[in-house]
Amino acid sequence: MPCKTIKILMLLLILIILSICERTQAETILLDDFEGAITGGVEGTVDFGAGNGSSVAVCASSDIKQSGNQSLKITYQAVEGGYMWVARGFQLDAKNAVWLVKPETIHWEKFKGISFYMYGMNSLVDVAFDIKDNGGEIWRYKITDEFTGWRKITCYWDEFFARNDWQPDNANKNRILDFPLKSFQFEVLTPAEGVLYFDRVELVD
Ligand SMILES: [Ca+2]
Ligand SMILES: [Ca+2]
Repeated sequence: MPCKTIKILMLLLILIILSICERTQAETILLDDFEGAITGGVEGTVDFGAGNGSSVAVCASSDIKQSGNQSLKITYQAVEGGYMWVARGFQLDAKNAVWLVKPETIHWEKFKGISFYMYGMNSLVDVAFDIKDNGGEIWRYKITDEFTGWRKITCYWDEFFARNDWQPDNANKNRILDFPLKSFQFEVLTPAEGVLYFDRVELVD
């Protein structure tokens, strides 16, 4: 075989290998890194609140962070029968709580789940990570704060369950996870008080 042909064949082989590598490479989309101002209210960057005796406050933490300049620090007081939410995304009351990426520009079928970093305090409280689907239906993933320091929590779509304790009045409760998702929120479920930190929310394949 002429030397030139061998070179062309080698080049083709390299191109094929590179293209396979590209296709199999783990792809992620950074949805939220909790950077910039952390504020509440209608013009705020975080949609949060509490009721029935629970309370929650949020701020940026620049000392305990996993990614970028800061994380989201949640200070909570959860009581029996109370509720709270700390949400980011679209179609929320807080107009500036938006993700880094618009939901309709994401190819959701490429992703198998969503991940975030949680800074555990080993408080043993249960924490809900909820996602709101395109029909307004809320799906839940539960984690227990049984570790210390940062941990990446990966939640695959089939590990979420439609909340049966509460759904928004206008939600289409069809028990189908309808994409695009519109927002996510954190809620401490166990009566307790303390702090938690969250950072870097990504879609994972
Ligand atoms: Ca960050
Ligand atoms: Ca649905």
